[in-house]
Amino acid sequence: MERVLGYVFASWIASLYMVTPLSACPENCDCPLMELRIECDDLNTLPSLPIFEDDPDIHAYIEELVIENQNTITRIDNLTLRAFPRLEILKLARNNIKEIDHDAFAGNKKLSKIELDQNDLKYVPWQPFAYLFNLQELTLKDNPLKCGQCNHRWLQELMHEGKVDKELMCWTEVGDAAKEQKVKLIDIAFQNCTLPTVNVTEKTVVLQETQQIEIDCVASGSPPPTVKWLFTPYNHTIVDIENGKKLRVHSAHRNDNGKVLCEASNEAGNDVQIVNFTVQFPPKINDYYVILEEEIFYKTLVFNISGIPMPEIEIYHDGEKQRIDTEGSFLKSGDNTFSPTRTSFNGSVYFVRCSHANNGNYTLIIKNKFGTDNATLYNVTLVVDPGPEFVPVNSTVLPTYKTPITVYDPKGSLTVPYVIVPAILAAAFVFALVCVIKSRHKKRSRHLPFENGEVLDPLRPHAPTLPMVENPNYLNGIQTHHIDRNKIHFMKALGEGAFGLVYLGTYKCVNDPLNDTRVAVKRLKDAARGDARKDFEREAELLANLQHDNIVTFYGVCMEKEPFLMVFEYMENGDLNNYLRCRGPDADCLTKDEVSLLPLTYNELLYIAKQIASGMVYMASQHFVHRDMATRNCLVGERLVVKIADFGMSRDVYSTDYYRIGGQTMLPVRWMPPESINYRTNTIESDVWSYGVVLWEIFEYGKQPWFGLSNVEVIEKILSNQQLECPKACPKEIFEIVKGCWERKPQDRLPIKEIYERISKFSEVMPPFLDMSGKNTLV
Ligand code: 0F4
Repeated sequence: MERVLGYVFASWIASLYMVTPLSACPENCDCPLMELRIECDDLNTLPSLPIFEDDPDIHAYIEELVIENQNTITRIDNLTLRAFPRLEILKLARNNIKEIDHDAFAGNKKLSKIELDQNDLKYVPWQPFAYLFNLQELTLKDNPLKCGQCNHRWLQELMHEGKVDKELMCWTEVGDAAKEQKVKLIDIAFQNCTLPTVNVTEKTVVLQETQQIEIDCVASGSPPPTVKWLFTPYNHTIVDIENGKKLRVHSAHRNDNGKVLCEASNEAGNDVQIVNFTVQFPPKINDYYVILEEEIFYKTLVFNISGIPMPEIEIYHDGEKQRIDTEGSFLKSGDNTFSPTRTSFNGSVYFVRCSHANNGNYTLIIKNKFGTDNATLYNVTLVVDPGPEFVPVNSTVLPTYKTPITVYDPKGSLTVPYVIVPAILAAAFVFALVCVIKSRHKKRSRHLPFENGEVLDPLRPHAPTLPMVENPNYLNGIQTHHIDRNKIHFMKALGEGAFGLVYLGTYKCVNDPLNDTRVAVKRLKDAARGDARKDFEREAELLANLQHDNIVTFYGVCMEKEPFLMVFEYMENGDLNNYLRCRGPDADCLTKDEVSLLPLTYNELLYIAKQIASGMVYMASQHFVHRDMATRNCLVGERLVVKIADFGMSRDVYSTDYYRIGGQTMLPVRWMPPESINYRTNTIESDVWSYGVVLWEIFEYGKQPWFGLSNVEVIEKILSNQQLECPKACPKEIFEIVKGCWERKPQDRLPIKEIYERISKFSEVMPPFLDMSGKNTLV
């Protein structure tokens, strides 16, 4: 009986932990999406190729596709795999494939491993594989492969390169099928069959516009190969010469920059030679403008320029040359390395510090050895009058800045490095002091519950350290935990994708599956992209250092291979904004059991506010400026525990909370104080302003501040000292605090510690009977 009860109890617990698999996964397939894989291998269950009907974008991320045991798969044509451009591994064993089209993998240039074992292939053409430059392994075991006259010669070549198994067998063709023999393909001596080789007379061509050039492409091989020029220049002719072809460029053009290919092919295979074409030309300004929407705070000049070699850029303000560096104005260009394939690029100039004196005419001059170009923007208004009481940020007094160094910057804009000698010395002293105190102070470690009931720290023992990063904010010797990815089982995207690539998973407890811990796993999208890996490491380092009951709990990273992962605590109620919206007096959200949710009580709202203030007191004590405090960046766990996080700005559901300027910059203007809007400064005091807006959000049950107004209208309101009204549900004592957060001068705002103390005191005296819902206990 005890055992039966135990079993029932265990199943009940297990059912609590069970999460439905990702709904979009095609029927009869498995989709471990965290590994970017789709697997369909149940015998003859696939009527067609797997398609994510609910979310077709998923195809674009898949790196491994396994389709096996399907007798309906008979051919790979150019449509079959087009939806999977990132495919690296393709396993198509034990199907019924008889044919592979020449352009079957035209859209899958990243393929590195292809398995075609146990199909019905008699001939495998070389063409589909010819331009797969990453291909490392091709398996064709147990196909009725014919040895062929010459057409499988290319496979021998791949055998020599170690990409195809030398044991691969083929059937000799002797006319009489009964007498066919199975032999090793590597042993076949093909007659009159040699692979083509091709040579070009010039591999690197540098010329100027309108110049002419001739390049010969000469090939050999047996049977004699066909020679073809591919991706030819704009204005050319091709002339046949003996064994090859001449490419004659009559008048080079800037659009010809890039690669030109000569290909020789015959039955045995192909060979290519690449010619790099660089066509030089004088600089040209294609576009130069101020972002129109930004009448209120013009700060970004945007341009698109072209020219080879890459032009030098100069900016003149009313005829005076400007220094473009991180101190005064700050030039941020996109990708400004000129490859022959890129002849133009977008750049922008951000004015980090400016006053009315900076308004005026802005001339952009670009130069290279072939000439110059210039363009002027007249009467550019960078700054509107901020009002007489405002302390200009370019003054040397910055009492509000605790750490005058460039701080962690996930948003890509600059936290101003006010480089003044006394401030640096003071900061260096504070920083050194913090480091000393930190190294003496033993960190509280974060624990995952572990097998055999022990609370072990599984992540520390052999944890290799992450490489140290240069940013001094992280030079404190804290190690980032490393987690065994094999112990994480992926379940589904969290918040229906509202957090981007963040998934729900379980962390395995080997001896006690019921104790598997739920975790949230963030996946790095593309570690090879730009600074993605570095940013990932910095964030992990930072998160490992920020440890507090009201800051998102970070367990560690998996970085021994891609995809890189960050593992966080699971917080069952998701983000605070969504939580509040579903629990306002007019909300119509239902629980999983279709029961209406009760509105949050005053005490609950206060408890939320208090926890966020507590997390902010801690962040301020660490001199950490958050820069995007808002309810969308907080998580809610069991028993209304609230933790601050920072999910970045790319979440679609909250895209309207940000004002996009200048292409990449996104500003949460509704949460920003005037000085941050005007000067892009971020300080503990600007976080306090944002906290005032967070209090407003809490007592408005998640409404968007200034809802109904455009971003430009909101900026106008903020810069002209207008404030949000007191929410109906907000006690006047709390709104007094809100107003204390919204003092125009940063130095007049309430310190976060005082805010926390005042809310704590108020929570103690708040009589429970004031609760509108009559429910005073925490859920
Ligand atoms: F200080 C700080 F904590 F605010 C801070 C500072 C600087 C960087 C960061 N970074 C950060 O928070 N990164 C980040 C990125 C992506 C995910 C997470 N964590 C996260 C996200 C969503 C969930 C989660 N646990 C859950 O349970 C989540 C969602 C959910 C939906 C429905 C139920 N649960 C952890 C952190 C922070």
